[in-house]
Amino acid sequence: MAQSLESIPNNVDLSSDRRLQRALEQWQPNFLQWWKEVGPDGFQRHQVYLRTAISVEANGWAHFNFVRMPEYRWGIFLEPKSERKIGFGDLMGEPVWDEVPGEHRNALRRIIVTQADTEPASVEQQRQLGKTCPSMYDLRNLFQVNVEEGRHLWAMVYLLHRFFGRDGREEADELLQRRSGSHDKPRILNAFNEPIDDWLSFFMFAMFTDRDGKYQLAALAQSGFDPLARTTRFMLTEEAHHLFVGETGVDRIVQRCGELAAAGKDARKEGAVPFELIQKYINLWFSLSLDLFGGEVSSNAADFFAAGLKGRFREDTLGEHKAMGQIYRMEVPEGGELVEQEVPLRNAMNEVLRDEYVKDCQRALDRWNKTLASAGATGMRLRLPHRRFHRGVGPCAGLYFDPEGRFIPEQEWKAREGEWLPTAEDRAFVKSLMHPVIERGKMASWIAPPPKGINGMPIDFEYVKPPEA
Ligand code: BYC
Repeated sequence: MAQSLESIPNNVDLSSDRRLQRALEQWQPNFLQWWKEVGPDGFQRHQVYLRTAISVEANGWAHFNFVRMPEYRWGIFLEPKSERKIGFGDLMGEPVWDEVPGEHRNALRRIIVTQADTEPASVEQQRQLGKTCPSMYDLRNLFQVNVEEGRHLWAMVYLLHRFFGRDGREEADELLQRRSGSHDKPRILNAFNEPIDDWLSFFMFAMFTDRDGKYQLAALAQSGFDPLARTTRFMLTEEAHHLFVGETGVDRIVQRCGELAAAGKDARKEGAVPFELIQKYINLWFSLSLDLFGGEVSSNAADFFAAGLKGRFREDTLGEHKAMGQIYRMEVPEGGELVEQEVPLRNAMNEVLRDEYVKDCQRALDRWNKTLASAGATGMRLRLPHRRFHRGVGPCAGLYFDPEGRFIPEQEWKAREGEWLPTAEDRAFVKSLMHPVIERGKMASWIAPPPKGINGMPIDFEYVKPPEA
């Protein structure tokens, strides 16, 4: 059932802008068609216990009730307007813009389209997962993430329609035409074309790839283009749940693996994920997600910063905001060895953001290692690979490094790749574990139960109800 435009919760006074309303009215059926074609496969008539944002107030952004996914109320919400000034770059201290400045139109459109493209891409990547959910609790979390990625697409499409005229409308249409993994019309960023057909990959994606989203959104939340800053600020509140799903999902897999090891049992025989496979999937998804920050040295990033389009993580808490006359030292490969290079700080902004991301990932790894220790799995320790390992973007792309970041020859990479990254057999084994567990409160053999349910509900709550006969 299609929703009418009046039912789109929003705080942007949609009804007062006829042109915008018409544009969104045309886009909406195409969005629903896209959702039907490449959104979650199955479960569309089920009643799912979902959180819907109905306003930006403390009591409005997390409204829980049972909803059929196609009837989810995808809303448009911007944080309330405040007297912000541009907080960094060459225009620091000037008032933020309510409209797109002509000279930044192309750059802003490109940033918004790149951000927007990831949202439907992730829904497409995850579309088959419902059929092999490890529990009803996890099934509900998957669908929560999916509908909110849909809302984040709406958030970006609103900006395109409202501020970018005909170009914006065309870009909004193309967002529904590209497809994750497609040969002809792939999604823009590489990690969003990788298949996610098992739940270990899903939790890794929600942990590592969604976390890139957190840092990119945080950088855009500083933008001088105020509607972008205000909408990304609100998206960040929802993003926290996606990161929770990923980090705790991996943690529960780690816990099960650690408990079995402590009991002297073989994870494979017990239908759980062996330790070395968890490590390989970390190596894969961490390295793929590092690429999403762009090249280590980037004139695009310098231009975005100078122009006040994209700041640093928590720019407002930093001591200075111009990043002029400062250097960032990094080791880069040159002629077969690593040399230290001094890069003007503005050109290193992608790397500066990546630094924050790596710290955050390390925090999660420390937590998983604590889980292993508390389970009694002494001697098991998960590690983040070096940031040079398995890179497809930046100066390390096309070169070979081991997980410690040491240069290795191509033959060694070829001989040892299977020790570090999932092989076809590893993927087949993980897939063989994926059987649907849908009875209330039950968990698959490879994952520990969560410590508590959603929104104060018990773990065995009926989070997903079959369609009424
Ligand atoms: N794949 O100057 P460079 C999320 C291209 S995730 C393919 O180093 P720049 C979410 C680049 O386009 C967050 N191509 O990069 C997560 C450029 O091409 P041209 C998404 C890539 O521009 C889970 C060339 O390489 N948000 O929200 O400084 C579920 C040189 O680029 C890649 C954003 O990304 C790549 N990985 O930075 C749901 C924020 N990386 O110009 C949602 C918006 C680079 O030579 N995007 N290239 O043709 C940006 O701010 C920037 O575009 C990037 C790249 C940070 C992505």
